[in-house]
Amino acid sequence: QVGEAVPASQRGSWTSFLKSMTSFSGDLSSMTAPPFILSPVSLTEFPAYWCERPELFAAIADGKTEEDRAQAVLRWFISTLKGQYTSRNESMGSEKKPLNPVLGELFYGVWPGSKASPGVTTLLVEQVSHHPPITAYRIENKEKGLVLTGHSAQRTSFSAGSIVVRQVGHAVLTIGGSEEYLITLPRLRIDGLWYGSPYIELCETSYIAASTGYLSTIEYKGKGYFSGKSHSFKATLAPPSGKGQPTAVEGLWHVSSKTSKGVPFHDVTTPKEEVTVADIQEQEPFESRRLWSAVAKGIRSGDFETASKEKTIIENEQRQRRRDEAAAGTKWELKHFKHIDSDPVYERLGKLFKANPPTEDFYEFLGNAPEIKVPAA
Ligand code: HCR
Repeated sequence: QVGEAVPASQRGSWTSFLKSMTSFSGDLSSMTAPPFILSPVSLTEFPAYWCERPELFAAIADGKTEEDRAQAVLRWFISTLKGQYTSRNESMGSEKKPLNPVLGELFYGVWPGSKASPGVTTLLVEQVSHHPPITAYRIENKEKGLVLTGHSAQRTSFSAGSIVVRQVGHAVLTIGGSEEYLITLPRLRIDGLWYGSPYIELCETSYIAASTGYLSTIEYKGKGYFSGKSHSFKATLAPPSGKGQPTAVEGLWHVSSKTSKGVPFHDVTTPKEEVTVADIQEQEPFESRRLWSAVAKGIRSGDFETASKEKTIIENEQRQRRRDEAAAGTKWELKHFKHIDSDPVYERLGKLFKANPPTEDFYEFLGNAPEIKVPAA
């Protein structure tokens, strides 16, 4: 018997969805799921989670020493996890299946800056592959000399009643054009499926390796491990040899943490700042919220018939584009990024923690950011 969270009329299709997943591995985004689990938000919006605390992002540049900056990067990173991995539970009641972006889908946004978070921070996202889904992004605070570039893909499998998601891709943060931080991403386990209330637990380890030699190792555990509580983590920030002692941090990534000396480290119990996006009428046809507006409206209002009809229109249009390209012998051109087979930053800094795989591809920004209107304060 599946959980109460699944509407009675969708219990059969939810059970079949779960059953087909037990023998599944690869690109989950292409699987058809029952309406109650659909999110009206496209995956191209997710990179915004990196900067919903723009003040912590901006503060990275203010660190006076290499250690201060490495610590500020770790604090900002840990503070993004609540948004990245629990915000759908807060806004929609459970984790949901995001809209599967089309090739070339775009998402632009801005955090206008304030006294607490100096400098305008811009967000540029492009869906650089449809099958498998790969999302490339760039976040910049020019005034502070900060740039975060990365791409995100997922490999999914099913194990012991949970979906296990290995994140493929990485991010690189650059301070002042020269100090670099390679950021790898944790593995996810999606639990609560049988009850129809999926939620994410983070597992295993992720790293932040700096060109200054500082290395953060972040270990994630759920209930029954370090503290017996969900969303627990332990992090160690280790200096390069001969440059002092490691700093240890422990806590709950969706709440707060302290160093081993009892000094508060991060706290995400205060409100976050969502990204500002242009009105739909002002967006280009391939901008996410405009492209999916009819589908999203259908999902939000419970009119799944319209949502499905509108989704089919988008998918058919995409299929036709691919057929036309094949017939003309052309290929879809990315707008903002160029695919590069191996990332020298990943290869160099990955050696600090013996990155596995030892090499990864990346998407190089073409330097053609659109002018993003900053809303008046
Ligand atoms: C796995 C996931 C798509 C990918 C989402 C990622 C990994 C994307 C990058 C972000 O930085 C962080 C992030 C958070 C999401 O929680 C994660 C999604 C959770 C579910 C979704 C599956 C493709 C859909 C699973 C369908 C279930 C809920 C039935």
